Amino acid sequence: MGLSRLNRILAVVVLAVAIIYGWKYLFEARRPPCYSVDVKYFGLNIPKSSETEDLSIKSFKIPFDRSQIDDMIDRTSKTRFYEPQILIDNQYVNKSTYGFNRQTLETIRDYLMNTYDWKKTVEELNTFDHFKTNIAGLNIHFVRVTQPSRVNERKEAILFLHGWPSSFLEYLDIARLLNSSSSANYDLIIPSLPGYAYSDAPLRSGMNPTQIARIMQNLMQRLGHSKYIVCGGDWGAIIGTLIAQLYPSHVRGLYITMVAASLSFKHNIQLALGHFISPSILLDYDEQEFLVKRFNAFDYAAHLWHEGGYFHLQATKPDTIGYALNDSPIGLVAYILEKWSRWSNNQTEVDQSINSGLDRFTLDQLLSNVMLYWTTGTITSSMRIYFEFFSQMMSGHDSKLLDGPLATSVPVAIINYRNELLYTPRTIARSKYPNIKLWLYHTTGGHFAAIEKPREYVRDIEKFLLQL
Ligand SMILES: *[C@@H]1O[C@H](CO)[C@@H](O)[C@H](O)[C@H]1NC(C)=O
Ligand SMILES: *[C@@H]1O[C@H](CO)[C@@H](O)[C@H](O)[C@H]1NC(C)=O
Ligand SMILES: CC(=O)N[C@H]1CO[C@H](CO)[C@@H](O)[C@@H]1O
Repeated sequence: MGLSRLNRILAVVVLAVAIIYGWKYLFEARRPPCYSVDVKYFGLNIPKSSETEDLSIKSFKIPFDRSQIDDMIDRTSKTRFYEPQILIDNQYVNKSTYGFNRQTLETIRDYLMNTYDWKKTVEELNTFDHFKTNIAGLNIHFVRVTQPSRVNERKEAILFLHGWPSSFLEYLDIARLLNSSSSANYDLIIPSLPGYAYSDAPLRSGMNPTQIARIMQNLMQRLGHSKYIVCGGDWGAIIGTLIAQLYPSHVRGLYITMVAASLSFKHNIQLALGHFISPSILLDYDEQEFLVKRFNAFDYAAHLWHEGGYFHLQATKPDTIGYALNDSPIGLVAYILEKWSRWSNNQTEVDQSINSGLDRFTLDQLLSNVMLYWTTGTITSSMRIYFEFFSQMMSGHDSKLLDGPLATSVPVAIINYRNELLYTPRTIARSKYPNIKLWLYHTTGGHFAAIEKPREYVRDIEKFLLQL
């Protein structure tokens, strides 16, 4: 074959590729992405099509049950701690090298048995207005914080979505602050995810983030909000993103504190080049300053390996660990608070000083969140979201949705706290979130920033609202 013939063939191939990509660029990329979700039912008795749906919204009070607390204290007093503790260089180093630190746990156990007051917490939580409404066969619990309506007034509705191992409690401080700000005109909706706290656990499989997104959109419509803002971290950020993808015309803005965009082939190349050649390939200048440690893709991978064991466990065998956690209050405290610790400190050392991140919170805040899991017996159902998400990803059924971008019409705020578990460079985040209106870095704060930094959190939300 002569060279010129080869050249001609090459030219044809290049031209064909250029045409295909040009076509894709001109037409497909410009077309707003259109996603869909299957309608699924998660209750016991699948309703007949003739039955009318129960759309009622019932008010709800958090119950207090003395016998449940007696039982919890009894179990706690019988905690069987492991032996022996490990000596390092002939000393008990009291770090969290092997997992949640024993001395810390003993202190917290003491507090839980002798000082902590769940009854008082329930009374405080009941100063908020709680409701339940049935969607997809499940009673969904939510807190609503708002002001009395004036005539012809449009309220800014904000949906706050928590993640694991957290609860609606995470957003109560924020809600109070927003509600009391002088210009307050909000309708703040703070649900419990299905299978968390007072929302029913699904009785059927398949309650993945996409299905939760559908349920939350349904809830907001039922409350009379055809346009709203979605705000969330952790699973809340993932579910919020899905809401914005599935229902872009209903979402006035998406506000998230964690980005979990899947990496494309191109992004992996960028990461590798960024690692081996120069950070500037991947990161804007301000990001380089912000995230020197995260920029190193390999250190970051090691970090996720050290911190990510729970993910694999919960994505594959949530029920097995669930037996233990639902049976032992102190086991549950250790399992949940390890995450609150690790995801709130700066994570620079693998071998941390004693559960350092916990000092960002009060013991009451930490234990009240655990008690919402303990008293409702929902740790197992809460962990199944990992299983369902993993199955969803593996099935490939929703890959277009999970890998695809938001419509450019949805304005997005991405707030990066210093100690967040995951970090995605802006260059990569932009391909998922094409319309980033607000991108901030904070030199402090972690995964549970709404509790840790409520004032900053509220200030950023207000900043975002001004841009809409
Ligand atoms: C929100 O503000 C209104 C009006 O000031 C007040 O009645 C209501 O109790 C507040 N809600 C909360 C949870 O603070
Ligand atoms: C992380 O925490 C350690 C111990 O508190 C501190 O010495 C170090 O400066 C912190 N690093 C960053 C990057 O914040
Ligand atoms: C420095 C410190 O707190 N050391 C403690 C570590 O744990 C052992 C075993 O419980 C204690 O004896 C030490 O006092």
